[in-house]
Amino acid sequence: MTTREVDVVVVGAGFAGIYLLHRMRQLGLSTQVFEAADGVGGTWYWNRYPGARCDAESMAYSYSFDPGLEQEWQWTERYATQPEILKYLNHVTDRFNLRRDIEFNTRVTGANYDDKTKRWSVSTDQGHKVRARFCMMATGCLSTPQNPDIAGLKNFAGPTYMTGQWPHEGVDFGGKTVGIIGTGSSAIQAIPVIAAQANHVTVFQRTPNFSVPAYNAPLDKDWVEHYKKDYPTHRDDYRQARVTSFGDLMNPDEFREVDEQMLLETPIEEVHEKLERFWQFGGARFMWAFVDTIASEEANRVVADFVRSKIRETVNDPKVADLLCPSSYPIGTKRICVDTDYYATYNRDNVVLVDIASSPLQTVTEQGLKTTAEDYGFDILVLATGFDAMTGTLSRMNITGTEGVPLNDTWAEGPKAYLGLGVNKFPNLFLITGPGSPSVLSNMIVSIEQHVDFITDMMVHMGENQYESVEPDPGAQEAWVAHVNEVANGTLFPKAGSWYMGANIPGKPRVFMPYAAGVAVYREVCDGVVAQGYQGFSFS
Ligand code: N01
Repeated sequence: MTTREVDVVVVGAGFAGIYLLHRMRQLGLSTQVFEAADGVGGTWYWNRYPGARCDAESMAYSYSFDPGLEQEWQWTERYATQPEILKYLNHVTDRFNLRRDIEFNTRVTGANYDDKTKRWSVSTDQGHKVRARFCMMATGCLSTPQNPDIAGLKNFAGPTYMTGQWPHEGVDFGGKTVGIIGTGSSAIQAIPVIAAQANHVTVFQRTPNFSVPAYNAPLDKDWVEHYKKDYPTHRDDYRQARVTSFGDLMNPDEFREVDEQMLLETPIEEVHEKLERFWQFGGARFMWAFVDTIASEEANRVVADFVRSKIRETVNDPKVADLLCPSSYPIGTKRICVDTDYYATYNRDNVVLVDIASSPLQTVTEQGLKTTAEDYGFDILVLATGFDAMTGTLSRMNITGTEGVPLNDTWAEGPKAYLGLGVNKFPNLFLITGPGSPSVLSNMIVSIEQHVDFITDMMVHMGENQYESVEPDPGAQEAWVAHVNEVANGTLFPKAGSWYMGANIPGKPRVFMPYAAGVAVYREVCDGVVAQGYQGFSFS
Protein backbone atom coordinates (compact mmCIF):
# COMPACT_ATOMS: atom_id res chain seq x y z
CA MET A 1 0.00 0.00 0.00
CA THR A 2 1.38 3.46 -0.89
CA THR A 3 1.94 6.06 1.76
CA ARG A 4 -0.61 8.88 1.71
CA GLU A 5 0.20 12.42 2.79
CA VAL A 6 -2.28 14.41 4.83
CA ASP A 7 -2.00 17.45 7.05
CA VAL A 8 -3.58 15.87 10.10
CA VAL A 9 -4.27 12.38 11.41
CA VAL A 10 -6.86 12.10 14.16
CA VAL A 11 -7.09 8.88 16.14
CA GLY A 12 -10.63 8.19 17.38
CA ALA A 13 -14.11 9.30 16.31
CA GLY A 14 -15.78 9.97 19.62
CA PHE A 15 -16.85 13.41 20.86
CA ALA A 16 -13.25 14.68 20.55
CA GLY A 17 -12.41 13.25 17.13
CA ILE A 18 -15.65 14.46 15.58
CA TYR A 19 -15.19 18.04 16.73
CA LEU A 20 -11.48 18.00 15.80
CA LEU A 21 -12.29 16.88 12.29
CA HIS A 22 -14.83 19.68 11.97
CA ARG A 23 -12.31 22.31 13.10
CA MET A 24 -9.48 20.96 10.92
CA ARG A 25 -11.81 21.10 7.92
CA GLN A 26 -12.59 24.72 8.75
CA LEU A 27 -8.85 25.43 8.60
CA GLY A 28 -8.78 23.84 5.16
CA LEU A 29 -6.47 21.03 6.28
CA SER A 30 -6.65 17.54 4.80
CA THR A 31 -7.55 15.27 7.70
CA GLN A 32 -7.79 11.51 8.10
CA VAL A 33 -9.59 10.06 11.10
CA PHE A 34 -9.00 6.43 12.07
CA GLU A 35 -11.58 4.68 14.22
CA ALA A 36 -11.40 1.09 15.48
CA ALA A 37 -15.20 0.70 15.67
CA ASP A 38 -17.52 0.47 12.69
CA GLY A 39 -19.25 3.69 13.70
CA VAL A 40 -18.69 6.99 15.51
CA GLY A 41 -19.21 7.39 19.24
CA GLY A 42 -16.06 6.25 21.04
CA THR A 43 -17.00 5.22 24.56
CA TRP A 44 -20.68 5.64 23.64
CA TYR A 45 -20.24 3.15 20.81
CA TRP A 46 -18.80 0.41 23.01
CA ASN A 47 -20.58 0.81 26.34
CA ARG A 48 -24.00 -0.61 25.45
CA TYR A 49 -24.64 -2.46 28.69
CA PRO A 50 -28.18 -2.35 30.13
CA GLY A 51 -28.85 0.95 31.90
CA ALA A 52 -25.90 2.80 30.32
CA ARG A 53 -26.49 6.51 30.44
CA CYS A 54 -24.46 9.62 31.06
CA ASP A 55 -24.00 11.01 34.56
CA ALA A 56 -23.79 14.60 33.26
CA GLU A 57 -27.12 16.12 32.30
CA SER A 58 -28.03 15.89 28.63
CA MET A 59 -28.57 19.64 28.11
CA ALA A 60 -25.00 20.17 29.28
CA TYR A 61 -23.52 17.05 27.75
CA SER A 62 -23.65 18.31 24.19
CA TYR A 63 -21.53 20.44 21.90
CA SER A 64 -21.74 24.21 22.12
CA PHE A 65 -19.80 25.08 18.96
CA ASP A 66 -22.81 25.52 16.72
CA PRO A 67 -25.89 27.43 17.92
CA GLY A 68 -28.04 25.88 15.17
CA LEU A 69 -27.13 22.38 16.32
CA GLU A 70 -27.80 23.35 19.91
CA GLN A 71 -31.24 24.67 19.10
CA GLU A 72 -32.38 21.88 16.81
CA TRP A 73 -31.33 18.86 18.88
CA GLN A 74 -33.97 17.58 21.30
CA TRP A 75 -32.82 15.55 24.28
CA THR A 76 -35.66 13.58 25.79
CA GLU A 77 -34.44 12.86 29.33
CA ARG A 78 -32.54 14.64 32.06
CA TYR A 79 -29.74 12.05 31.69
CA ALA A 80 -29.39 10.74 28.15
CA THR A 81 -29.22 7.02 27.49
CA GLN A 82 -26.33 5.52 25.55
CA PRO A 83 -28.50 4.96 22.43
CA GLU A 84 -29.65 8.59 22.46
CA ILE A 85 -26.09 9.92 22.80
CA LEU A 86 -24.98 7.67 19.95
CA LYS A 87 -27.87 8.98 17.85
CA TYR A 88 -26.77 12.54 18.64
CA LEU A 89 -23.17 11.85 17.58
CA ASN A 90 -24.36 10.26 14.34
CA HIS A 91 -26.55 13.30 13.75
CA VAL A 92 -23.59 15.67 14.27
CA THR A 93 -21.38 13.55 11.99
CA ASP A 94 -23.93 13.69 9.18
CA ARG A 95 -24.99 17.29 9.73
CA PHE A 96 -21.39 18.44 9.21
CA ASN A 97 -20.72 15.85 6.53
CA LEU A 98 -17.80 14.35 8.45
CA ARG A 99 -18.18 10.65 7.71
CA ARG A 100 -16.23 10.67 4.46
CA ASP A 101 -12.96 11.45 6.26
CA ILE A 102 -13.32 8.69 8.83
CA GLU A 103 -11.85 5.25 8.17
CA PHE A 104 -13.84 2.83 10.34
CA ASN A 105 -12.88 -0.68 11.48
CA THR A 106 -9.29 0.55 11.56
CA ARG A 107 -7.09 0.51 14.62
CA VAL A 108 -3.92 2.59 14.73
CA THR A 109 -0.97 0.34 15.55
CA GLY A 110 1.88 2.84 15.32
CA ALA A 111 2.47 6.59 15.35
CA ASN A 112 6.14 7.39 14.80
CA TYR A 113 7.81 10.74 14.33
CA ASP A 114 10.43 10.93 11.60
CA ASP A 115 13.15 13.45 12.48
CA LYS A 116 14.27 13.84 8.87
CA THR A 117 10.94 14.54 7.21
CA LYS A 118 9.40 16.09 10.35
CA ARG A 119 6.29 14.06 9.71
CA TRP A 120 4.30 11.52 11.69
CA SER A 121 4.10 8.10 10.15
CA VAL A 122 0.85 6.45 11.19
CA SER A 123 0.17 2.77 10.53
CA THR A 124 -2.96 0.71 11.10
CA ASP A 125 -4.05 -2.90 11.45
CA GLN A 126 -5.59 -2.58 7.98
CA GLY A 127 -2.19 -1.88 6.44
CA HIS A 128 -2.57 1.90 6.01
CA LYS A 129 0.55 4.05 6.03
CA VAL A 130 -0.20 7.73 6.31
CA ARG A 131 2.26 10.59 6.68
CA ALA A 132 0.98 13.62 8.52
CA ARG A 133 2.32 16.87 9.83
CA PHE A 134 0.09 16.72 12.91
CA CYS A 135 -1.03 13.72 14.91
CA MET A 136 -3.95 14.15 17.30
CA MET A 137 -4.94 11.62 19.89
CA ALA A 138 -8.70 11.83 20.39
CA THR A 139 -8.56 8.44 22.02
CA GLY A 140 -10.70 9.06 25.09
CA CYS A 141 -9.92 8.61 28.77
CA LEU A 142 -11.86 5.40 29.36
CA SER A 143 -11.52 3.49 26.13
CA THR A 144 -9.44 0.40 26.92
CA PRO A 145 -11.31 -2.04 29.17
CA GLN A 146 -9.09 -3.85 31.59
CA ASN A 147 -8.90 -7.60 31.32
CA PRO A 148 -9.17 -8.46 35.00
CA ASP A 149 -6.55 -10.60 36.55
CA ILE A 150 -8.97 -13.37 37.62
CA ALA A 151 -7.83 -16.97 37.45
CA GLY A 152 -9.69 -19.38 35.21
CA LEU A 153 -11.78 -16.83 33.24
CA LYS A 154 -11.60 -19.12 30.21
CA ASN A 155 -13.07 -22.02 32.19
CA PHE A 156 -16.58 -20.58 32.29
CA ALA A 157 -18.91 -22.61 30.07
CA GLY A 158 -21.53 -19.87 29.60
CA PRO A 159 -21.20 -16.47 27.92
CA THR A 160 -19.02 -13.75 29.47
CA TYR A 161 -19.75 -10.10 28.68
CA MET A 162 -17.69 -7.01 29.48
CA THR A 163 -19.68 -3.82 30.10
CA GLY A 164 -17.14 -1.86 28.02
CA GLN A 165 -17.52 -4.19 25.01
CA TRP A 166 -21.18 -5.06 25.10
CA PRO A 167 -22.67 -7.01 22.17
CA HIS A 168 -24.67 -4.88 19.74
CA GLU A 169 -27.56 -7.29 19.62
CA GLY A 170 -28.01 -6.99 23.40
CA VAL A 171 -28.26 -9.82 25.92
CA ASP A 172 -31.48 -11.54 26.92
CA PHE A 173 -31.28 -12.15 30.67
CA GLY A 174 -34.85 -13.54 30.87
CA GLY A 175 -34.95 -16.76 32.89
CA LYS A 176 -31.17 -16.70 33.45
CA THR A 177 -28.96 -16.60 36.49
CA VAL A 178 -26.20 -14.00 36.36
CA GLY A 179 -22.91 -13.36 38.17
CA ILE A 180 -21.54 -9.80 38.08
CA ILE A 181 -17.99 -8.86 39.11
CA GLY A 182 -17.46 -5.20 39.97
CA THR A 183 -19.45 -2.44 41.64
CA GLY A 184 -18.22 0.74 39.89
CA SER A 185 -20.33 3.18 37.84
CA SER A 186 -20.99 0.66 35.05
CA ALA A 187 -22.16 -2.08 37.41
CA ILE A 188 -24.20 0.35 39.48
CA GLN A 189 -26.15 1.31 36.37
CA ALA A 190 -26.42 -2.23 35.00
CA ILE A 191 -27.31 -4.21 38.15
CA PRO A 192 -30.84 -2.79 38.71
CA VAL A 193 -31.76 -3.34 35.05
CA ILE A 194 -30.31 -6.86 34.88
CA ALA A 195 -31.94 -7.78 38.21
CA ALA A 196 -35.34 -6.73 36.83
CA GLN A 197 -34.92 -9.13 33.89
CA ALA A 198 -32.99 -12.11 35.24
CA ASN A 199 -34.08 -14.96 37.46
CA HIS A 200 -31.25 -14.38 39.86
CA VAL A 201 -28.23 -12.08 40.19
CA THR A 202 -25.12 -12.58 42.34
CA VAL A 203 -22.99 -9.44 42.70
CA PHE A 204 -19.34 -9.94 43.66
CA GLN A 205 -18.15 -6.80 45.42
CA ARG A 206 -14.54 -6.09 46.38
CA THR A 207 -14.95 -2.38 47.27
CA PRO A 208 -18.30 -0.64 47.70
CA ASN A 209 -18.90 2.70 45.98
CA PHE A 210 -20.75 5.83 46.99
CA SER A 211 -23.70 6.50 44.71
CA VAL A 212 -26.15 9.38 44.44
CA PRO A 213 -29.65 9.02 42.97
CA ALA A 214 -30.06 10.39 39.45
CA TYR A 215 -33.78 11.15 39.67
CA ASN A 216 -33.82 10.85 35.94
CA ALA A 217 -37.02 12.02 34.25
CA PRO A 218 -38.32 13.08 30.85
CA LEU A 219 -37.39 16.67 30.03
CA ASP A 220 -40.22 19.15 30.20
CA LYS A 221 -40.67 20.82 26.80
CA ASP A 222 -41.40 24.28 28.22
CA TRP A 223 -38.39 24.09 30.49
CA VAL A 224 -36.15 23.06 27.58
CA GLU A 225 -37.44 25.96 25.51
CA HIS A 226 -36.75 28.35 28.37
CA TYR A 227 -33.26 26.86 28.90
CA LYS A 228 -32.40 27.02 25.22
CA LYS A 229 -33.20 30.73 25.07
CA ASP A 230 -30.31 31.29 27.41
CA TYR A 231 -27.98 28.48 26.33
CA PRO A 232 -24.82 30.65 26.16
CA THR A 233 -25.26 31.86 29.74
CA HIS A 234 -25.69 28.31 31.01
CA ARG A 235 -22.61 27.28 29.08
CA ASP A 236 -20.62 30.06 30.69
CA ASP A 237 -21.82 28.97 34.10
CA TYR A 238 -20.31 25.55 33.89
CA ARG A 239 -17.24 26.73 32.02
CA GLN A 240 -16.56 29.05 34.94
CA ALA A 241 -17.47 26.56 37.63
CA ARG A 242 -14.73 26.62 40.21
CA VAL A 243 -14.62 22.97 41.07
CA THR A 244 -16.63 21.01 38.57
CA SER A 245 -18.34 21.55 35.27
CA PHE A 246 -20.82 18.77 35.40
CA GLY A 247 -23.46 21.24 34.40
CA ASP A 248 -26.12 19.90 36.69
CA LEU A 249 -28.01 23.09 36.23
CA MET A 250 -31.57 21.91 35.90
CA ASN A 251 -32.55 24.69 38.20
CA PRO A 252 -29.77 27.18 37.46
CA ASP A 253 -30.93 29.94 39.80
CA GLU A 254 -30.79 27.69 42.79
CA PHE A 255 -27.60 25.90 41.88
CA ARG A 256 -25.43 28.71 40.57
CA GLU A 257 -24.30 29.72 44.05
CA VAL A 258 -22.92 26.36 45.09
CA ASP A 259 -19.26 26.58 44.29
CA GLU A 260 -18.22 28.70 47.25
CA GLN A 261 -19.64 27.34 50.50
CA MET A 262 -17.35 25.65 53.06
CA LEU A 263 -18.93 22.85 55.06
CA LEU A 264 -16.70 23.49 58.06
CA GLU A 265 -17.88 27.10 58.23
CA THR A 266 -21.57 26.19 58.02
CA PRO A 267 -23.82 25.33 61.01
CA ILE A 268 -24.44 21.59 61.02
CA GLU A 269 -28.26 21.89 60.67
CA GLU A 270 -27.72 23.98 57.54
CA VAL A 271 -25.19 21.42 56.26
CA HIS A 272 -27.72 18.62 56.63
CA GLU A 273 -30.48 20.70 55.08
CA LYS A 274 -28.30 21.47 52.07
CA LEU A 275 -27.06 17.90 51.64
CA GLU A 276 -30.66 16.70 51.79
CA ARG A 277 -31.71 19.31 49.21
CA PHE A 278 -28.89 18.28 46.89
CA TRP A 279 -29.64 14.60 47.46
CA GLN A 280 -33.30 15.17 46.55
CA PHE A 281 -32.22 17.15 43.49
CA GLY A 282 -30.09 14.19 42.40
CA GLY A 283 -26.92 13.78 40.39
CA ALA A 284 -23.17 14.18 40.82
CA ARG A 285 -23.60 17.82 41.79
CA PHE A 286 -24.20 16.48 45.30
CA MET A 287 -20.43 16.10 45.64
CA TRP A 288 -19.97 19.84 45.25
CA ALA A 289 -22.55 21.05 47.73
CA PHE A 290 -19.55 22.17 49.79
CA VAL A 291 -16.24 23.14 48.31
CA ASP A 292 -14.14 21.60 51.10
CA THR A 293 -15.61 18.10 50.75
CA ILE A 294 -12.67 16.95 48.64
CA ALA A 295 -10.03 18.84 50.65
CA SER A 296 -10.84 18.31 54.31
CA GLU A 297 -11.14 14.87 55.93
CA GLU A 298 -13.45 16.32 58.57
CA ALA A 299 -15.82 17.85 56.00
CA ASN A 300 -15.61 14.75 53.85
CA ARG A 301 -16.63 12.51 56.76
CA VAL A 302 -19.84 14.52 57.28
CA VAL A 303 -20.82 14.07 53.63
CA ALA A 304 -19.82 10.38 53.61
CA ASP A 305 -21.81 9.76 56.83
CA PHE A 306 -24.82 11.41 55.20
CA VAL A 307 -24.62 8.99 52.24
CA ARG A 308 -23.99 6.00 54.49
CA SER A 309 -27.15 6.91 56.44
CA LYS A 310 -29.08 7.01 53.14
CA ILE A 311 -27.77 3.52 52.26
CA ARG A 312 -28.85 2.20 55.66
CA GLU A 313 -32.29 3.83 55.30
CA THR A 314 -32.76 2.20 51.90
CA VAL A 315 -31.41 -1.33 52.35
CA ASN A 316 -33.60 -3.56 54.54
CA ASP A 317 -30.97 -6.07 55.67
CA PRO A 318 -28.51 -4.28 57.99
CA LYS A 319 -25.71 -6.70 57.12
CA VAL A 320 -26.11 -6.06 53.41
CA ALA A 321 -26.33 -2.30 54.10
CA ASP A 322 -23.06 -2.49 56.05
CA LEU A 323 -21.35 -4.21 53.13
CA LEU A 324 -22.63 -1.53 50.76
CA CYS A 325 -21.29 1.33 52.92
CA PRO A 326 -17.83 2.40 51.76
CA SER A 327 -15.41 2.99 54.61
CA SER A 328 -11.93 2.62 53.16
CA TYR A 329 -11.63 5.91 51.24
CA PRO A 330 -13.08 9.45 51.38
CA ILE A 331 -16.23 10.10 49.37
CA GLY A 332 -15.50 11.51 45.92
CA THR A 333 -11.92 10.22 45.75
CA LYS A 334 -13.24 7.38 43.63
CA ARG A 335 -15.54 8.75 41.00
CA ILE A 336 -18.99 9.29 42.55
CA CYS A 337 -21.63 7.08 40.91
CA VAL A 338 -25.10 8.20 39.85
CA ASP A 339 -27.80 5.55 39.94
CA THR A 340 -31.41 4.64 39.56
CA ASP A 341 -32.55 2.29 42.37
CA TYR A 342 -29.11 0.77 42.93
CA TYR A 343 -29.22 0.31 46.69
CA ALA A 344 -32.93 -0.64 46.67
CA THR A 345 -32.10 -3.46 44.24
CA TYR A 346 -30.52 -5.33 47.17
CA ASN A 347 -34.00 -5.58 48.74
CA ARG A 348 -35.09 -7.85 45.88
CA ASP A 349 -35.40 -11.57 46.57
CA ASN A 350 -33.43 -12.43 43.45
CA VAL A 351 -30.28 -10.41 44.28
CA VAL A 352 -27.41 -11.53 46.51
CA LEU A 353 -24.33 -9.49 47.43
CA VAL A 354 -21.11 -11.44 47.98
CA ASP A 355 -18.23 -9.76 49.77
CA ILE A 356 -15.06 -10.79 47.96
CA ALA A 357 -12.92 -8.50 50.12
CA SER A 358 -13.28 -10.87 53.08
CA SER A 359 -13.53 -14.06 50.96
CA PRO A 360 -11.52 -13.34 47.79
CA LEU A 361 -12.22 -14.85 44.40
CA GLN A 362 -10.10 -17.91 43.80
CA THR A 363 -11.04 -18.98 40.32
CA VAL A 364 -13.73 -18.97 37.69
CA THR A 365 -15.12 -22.47 37.27
CA GLU A 366 -17.10 -24.08 34.45
CA GLN A 367 -20.35 -23.31 36.28
CA GLY A 368 -19.49 -20.02 37.99
CA LEU A 369 -17.07 -18.75 40.61
CA LYS A 370 -15.21 -20.09 43.58
CA THR A 371 -14.30 -17.83 46.47
CA THR A 372 -12.27 -18.83 49.50
CA ALA A 373 -15.60 -19.39 51.28
CA GLU A 374 -18.02 -20.86 48.75
CA ASP A 375 -18.85 -21.97 45.19
CA TYR A 376 -21.39 -19.98 43.15
CA GLY A 377 -23.11 -21.10 39.96
CA PHE A 378 -24.77 -19.03 37.21
CA ASP A 379 -25.54 -19.03 33.48
CA ILE A 380 -24.00 -15.68 32.44
CA LEU A 381 -20.92 -13.84 33.73
CA VAL A 382 -20.75 -10.03 33.48
CA LEU A 383 -17.42 -8.27 33.99
CA ALA A 384 -17.89 -4.66 35.05
CA THR A 385 -14.23 -4.36 35.93
CA GLY A 386 -13.31 -0.98 34.51
CA PHE A 387 -10.66 0.53 32.26
CA ASP A 388 -6.96 1.15 31.90
CA ALA A 389 -7.86 4.81 32.21
CA MET A 390 -6.26 7.90 30.64
CA THR A 391 -3.05 6.27 29.42
CA GLY A 392 -4.11 2.70 28.53
CA THR A 393 -5.03 3.38 24.93
CA LEU A 394 -1.96 5.51 24.23
CA SER A 395 0.37 2.98 25.83
CA ARG A 396 -0.85 0.29 23.42
CA MET A 397 -0.32 2.34 20.26
CA ASN A 398 3.45 2.20 19.80
CA ILE A 399 4.00 5.97 19.80
CA THR A 400 7.58 7.18 19.31
CA GLY A 401 8.89 10.75 19.16
CA THR A 402 12.17 12.40 18.17
CA GLU A 403 15.17 10.02 18.00
CA GLY A 404 12.67 7.17 18.26
CA VAL A 405 11.97 7.72 21.96
CA PRO A 406 8.92 5.63 22.97
CA LEU A 407 6.13 7.46 24.77
CA ASN A 408 5.97 4.50 27.15
CA ASP A 409 9.59 5.20 28.22
CA THR A 410 8.90 8.92 28.67
CA TRP A 411 5.88 8.00 30.79
CA ALA A 412 7.47 5.07 32.65
CA GLU A 413 6.98 6.82 36.01
CA GLY A 414 3.58 8.24 35.13
CA PRO A 415 2.25 10.44 32.32
CA LYS A 416 4.01 13.76 31.65
CA ALA A 417 2.27 16.25 29.38
CA TYR A 418 2.36 20.04 29.36
CA LEU A 419 -1.17 21.23 30.15
CA GLY A 420 -2.25 17.65 29.40
CA LEU A 421 -2.01 18.67 25.75
CA GLY A 422 1.48 18.05 24.38
CA VAL A 423 4.63 16.12 25.26
CA ASN A 424 8.25 17.22 24.97
CA LYS A 425 10.08 15.28 22.21
CA PHE A 426 6.77 14.57 20.49
CA PRO A 427 6.45 17.53 18.10
CA ASN A 428 3.05 18.29 16.63
CA LEU A 429 1.45 15.53 18.69
CA PHE A 430 -1.62 16.65 20.63
CA LEU A 431 -3.60 14.86 23.30
CA ILE A 432 -7.25 15.77 23.71
CA THR A 433 -8.12 15.81 27.42
CA GLY A 434 -4.83 14.11 28.22
CA PRO A 435 -3.39 13.46 31.68
CA GLY A 436 -2.61 16.74 33.41
CA SER A 437 -5.82 18.43 32.24
CA PRO A 438 -9.21 18.48 34.05
CA SER A 439 -10.60 15.79 31.70
CA VAL A 440 -12.39 13.13 33.74
CA LEU A 441 -13.02 15.51 36.65
CA SER A 442 -15.05 17.75 34.36
CA ASN A 443 -17.90 17.62 31.90
CA MET A 444 -15.95 15.96 29.09
CA ILE A 445 -17.60 17.99 26.36
CA VAL A 446 -16.62 21.28 27.97
CA SER A 447 -13.01 20.09 28.21
CA ILE A 448 -12.92 18.56 24.73
CA GLU A 449 -14.15 21.76 23.12
CA GLN A 450 -11.65 23.84 25.05
CA HIS A 451 -8.71 21.63 24.02
CA VAL A 452 -9.76 21.43 20.39
CA ASP A 453 -10.21 25.21 20.25
CA PHE A 454 -6.83 25.77 21.92
CA ILE A 455 -5.07 23.51 19.40
CA THR A 456 -6.92 25.02 16.44
CA ASP A 457 -5.93 28.54 17.52
CA MET A 458 -2.35 27.39 17.96
CA MET A 459 -2.31 25.99 14.45
CA VAL A 460 -3.59 29.29 13.08
CA HIS A 461 -0.81 31.02 15.02
CA MET A 462 1.71 28.62 13.48
CA GLY A 463 0.36 29.29 10.00
CA GLU A 464 0.56 33.07 10.49
CA ASN A 465 4.17 32.79 11.64
CA GLN A 466 5.20 30.07 9.22
CA TYR A 467 6.17 27.70 12.00
CA GLU A 468 6.57 24.08 10.99
CA SER A 469 6.32 22.41 14.36
CA VAL A 470 5.68 22.90 18.05
CA GLU A 471 6.48 21.00 21.22
CA PRO A 472 6.46 21.79 24.92
CA ASP A 473 9.71 22.86 26.60
CA PRO A 474 11.03 20.23 29.01
CA GLY A 475 11.15 22.77 31.86
CA ALA A 476 7.56 23.91 31.31
CA GLN A 477 6.43 20.31 31.19
CA GLU A 478 8.23 19.36 34.41
CA ALA A 479 6.85 22.41 36.17
CA TRP A 480 3.31 21.63 35.00
CA VAL A 481 3.50 17.99 36.10
CA ALA A 482 4.82 19.14 39.49
CA HIS A 483 1.94 21.62 39.74
CA VAL A 484 -0.64 18.94 38.85
CA ASN A 485 0.78 16.75 41.63
CA GLU A 486 0.87 19.61 44.08
CA VAL A 487 -2.78 20.42 43.43
CA ALA A 488 -3.75 16.74 43.80
CA ASN A 489 -1.77 16.50 47.04
CA GLY A 490 -3.77 19.41 48.41
CA THR A 491 -6.90 17.27 48.05
CA LEU A 492 -8.01 13.92 49.39
CA PHE A 493 -7.87 12.30 45.92
CA PRO A 494 -4.56 10.44 46.49
CA LYS A 495 -6.10 8.66 49.49
CA ALA A 496 -8.04 6.21 47.33
CA GLY A 497 -6.74 3.35 45.22
CA SER A 498 -8.72 4.68 42.27
CA TRP A 499 -8.37 4.48 38.50
CA TYR A 500 -7.57 8.25 38.70
CA MET A 501 -4.37 7.04 40.41
CA GLY A 502 -3.79 4.10 38.07
CA ALA A 503 -4.31 1.85 41.09
CA ASN A 504 -6.73 -0.53 39.35
CA ILE A 505 -4.08 -1.76 36.91
CA PRO A 506 -1.34 -4.02 38.30
CA GLY A 507 2.10 -2.45 37.78
CA LYS A 508 0.79 0.96 36.62
CA PRO A 509 2.60 3.89 38.29
CA ARG A 510 0.52 5.47 41.03
CA VAL A 511 0.18 9.08 40.00
CA PHE A 512 -2.96 11.20 40.19
CA MET A 513 -3.54 11.84 36.49
CA PRO A 514 -6.19 14.56 36.04
CA TYR A 515 -5.73 18.24 36.97
CA ALA A 516 -7.85 18.87 40.04
CA ALA A 517 -7.98 22.69 40.21
CA GLY A 518 -11.16 22.92 38.13
CA VAL A 519 -12.03 23.93 34.60
CA ALA A 520 -12.14 27.67 35.25
CA VAL A 521 -8.64 27.78 36.74
CA TYR A 522 -7.35 25.57 33.94
CA ARG A 523 -8.95 27.76 31.28
CA GLU A 524 -7.34 30.82 32.88
CA VAL A 525 -3.94 29.10 32.78
CA CYS A 526 -4.38 28.20 29.11
CA ASP A 527 -5.55 31.72 28.24
CA GLY A 528 -2.48 33.08 30.07
CA VAL A 529 -0.20 30.77 28.10
CA VAL A 530 -1.68 32.10 24.85
CA ALA A 531 -1.46 35.72 26.02
CA GLN A 532 2.27 35.18 26.68
CA GLY A 533 2.84 33.99 23.10
CA TYR A 534 2.28 30.31 23.89
CA GLN A 535 4.56 30.33 26.87
CA GLY A 536 6.14 26.93 27.50
CA PHE A 537 5.88 25.84 23.87
CA SER A 538 8.78 26.02 21.38
CA PHE A 539 8.03 26.62 17.72
CA SER A 540 10.41 25.93 14.89
O1 N01 B 1 -15.09 0.79 36.35
P1 N01 B 1 -14.51 1.00 37.84
P2 N01 B 1 -16.49 1.25 35.73
N1 N01 B 1 -11.63 -8.75 41.02
O2 N01 B 1 -13.04 0.91 37.70
C1 N01 B 1 -13.91 -4.25 40.33
C2 N01 B 1 -17.02 6.13 33.81
N2 N01 B 1 -18.38 5.68 33.66
O3 N01 B 1 -16.53 0.77 34.33
O4 N01 B 1 -12.81 -1.08 43.43
C3 N01 B 1 -12.72 -8.23 41.58
O5 N01 B 1 -15.08 2.20 38.50
C4 N01 B 1 -13.45 -3.03 41.07
O6 N01 B 1 -13.22 -3.33 42.41
P3 N01 B 1 -12.15 -2.43 43.25
C5 N01 B 1 -16.87 6.76 35.19
O7 N01 B 1 -15.94 7.79 35.13
C6 N01 B 1 -19.32 6.65 33.60
O8 N01 B 1 -17.60 0.90 36.61
O9 N01 B 1 -10.91 -2.34 42.41
N3 N01 B 1 -13.22 -7.03 41.30
C7 N01 B 1 -14.67 -2.11 40.84
O10 N01 B 1 -15.71 -2.41 41.72
C8 N01 B 1 -16.37 5.59 35.98
O11 N01 B 1 -15.72 5.92 37.17
C9 N01 B 1 -20.62 6.29 33.52
O12 N01 B 1 -11.94 -3.18 44.50
C10 N01 B 1 -12.56 -6.30 40.40
C11 N01 B 1 -15.10 -2.48 39.43
O13 N01 B 1 -14.58 -3.77 39.17
C12 N01 B 1 -15.47 4.91 35.00
O14 N01 B 1 -16.16 5.01 33.77
C13 N01 B 1 -21.00 4.96 33.51
C14 N01 B 1 -11.40 -6.78 39.74
C15 N01 B 1 -14.56 -1.52 38.38
O15 N01 B 1 -15.08 -0.26 38.61
C16 N01 B 1 -15.18 3.47 35.26
O16 N01 B 1 -16.37 2.81 35.72
C17 N01 B 1 -20.02 4.00 33.56
C18 N01 B 1 -10.94 -8.07 40.10
N4 N01 B 1 -9.84 -8.58 39.55
C19 N01 B 1 -18.71 4.37 33.64
N5 N01 B 1 -10.98 -5.83 38.89
C20 N01 B 1 -21.62 7.34 33.48
O17 N01 B 1 -21.52 8.34 32.79
C21 N01 B 1 -11.84 -4.80 38.99
N6 N01 B 1 -12.79 -5.09 39.91
C22 N01 B 1 -22.76 7.17 34.34
